[in-house]
Amino acid sequence: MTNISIIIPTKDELNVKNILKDIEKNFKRNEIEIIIVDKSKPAIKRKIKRLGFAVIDQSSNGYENALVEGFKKAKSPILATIDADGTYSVNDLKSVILELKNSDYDFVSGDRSKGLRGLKFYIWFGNKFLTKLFNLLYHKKMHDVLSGVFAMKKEVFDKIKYDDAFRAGTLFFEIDAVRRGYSIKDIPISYADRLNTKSRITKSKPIYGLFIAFYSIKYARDYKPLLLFGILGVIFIVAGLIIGAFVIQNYIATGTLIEVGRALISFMLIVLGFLSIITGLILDMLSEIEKVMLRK
Ligand SMILES: Nc1nc2c(ncn2[C@@H]2O[C@H](COP(=O)(O)OP(=O)(O)OP(=O)(O)O)[C@@H](O)[C@H]2O)c(=O)[nH]1
Ligand SMILES: [Mg+2]
Repeated sequence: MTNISIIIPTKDELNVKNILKDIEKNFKRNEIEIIIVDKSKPAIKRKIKRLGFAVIDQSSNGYENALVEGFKKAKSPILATIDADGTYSVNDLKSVILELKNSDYDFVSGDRSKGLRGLKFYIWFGNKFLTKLFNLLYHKKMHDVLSGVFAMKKEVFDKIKYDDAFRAGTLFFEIDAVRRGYSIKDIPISYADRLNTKSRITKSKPIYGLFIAFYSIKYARDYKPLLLFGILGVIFIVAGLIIGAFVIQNYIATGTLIEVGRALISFMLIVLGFLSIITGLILDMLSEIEKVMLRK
C-alpha cells in the first residue's frame, strides 16, 4: 500500500503536467498514489487523461467537492493536495507532509503569508481577515486558512460529513477537523501569483470570501456557543449597569426613586445577561459532549 495519496484538482489546467513531473522528482513512486480530479472542457480533459495518471471525472461542482471526491477514493493513511496551476511548489507539499508525519498534528497546511503580501491588496486583506475570523471563532493560531497545499491523516477525513463543502474553501476540511477535536497547524511555504491564466475557482474572489466567512460563522454557532452567548450576555449586563447607574445617581441627588421604569429595565437587562451566559455555558457543555461523540 502507498503511504501518501496526493489529490490534484484540475479545471482547464494543463500546467498539471509540470506538477506531476515535480511530484515524480520529489517522491518515490511506490510511496505515493496520485489522483487527478478533473472538471475541464472536453479537449483539455482528453489531454489530461493521456498523461498516464488516475483521473476522476468530477461529478459535483467546485474546488472543495473535487477534493472530497478525490479523498473518498484515496487509500493511503496520509491524504494531501496541491493545486495544479503552479502557484505552489511540490517541495513545499513535501515539507507539509513531513511535518504531518513527524509531529503529533492531525492536519498540517501551508502558510502563504509572505507570498500573499506581494499580491493585490484585497486578496491579502481577505485572506488575513478570514484567517483572523477563524482563529477567533475556533480558538486557533493559524496564519493562513485557505492554502491549496495541505495534508491530513485519513482518519480525519473519514470522520468528515460530506454534504456542505461547496464554496467553503480549505476551511471545509479545517473546521470539520477542529470540530472533532483534531489538532491543526500551518508551516511557512512559498506562493507565487498565477501567470497569464484566469482563476478557475470563482469569477469573484470577494463573493467567494463572503461565502467562506458565512461558513465559518455558521459552524462556530454550534462549536463555540459560549463565545457568542457570552458576548451577548456581557453586552446586556453592561447596558443594564449603565442604565442602573443613572437611576442610582438620580436617587442620590433627589432622595427618591423616581425612575421606576428605568430601574426595571436595568434589572431585566442584567438578569437577561446572566441568563445568556448560563445558556452559553450549558450549550458549551453539550457541544463538548458532541465533540467527543463525533470523534467516536
Ligand atoms: N476539479 C476541479 N478543479 C477546480 C475547480 N475549481 C478550481 N479547480 C482547480 O483547483 C485549483 C485551485 O483553483 P484556482 O483557480 O487556482 O484557485 P485560487 O488559487 O484561489 O485562485 P488564483 O489565485 O487565481 O490561482 C486549481 O488547480 C484549479 O484548476 C473545480 O470546480 N473542479
Ligand atoms: Mg491558484
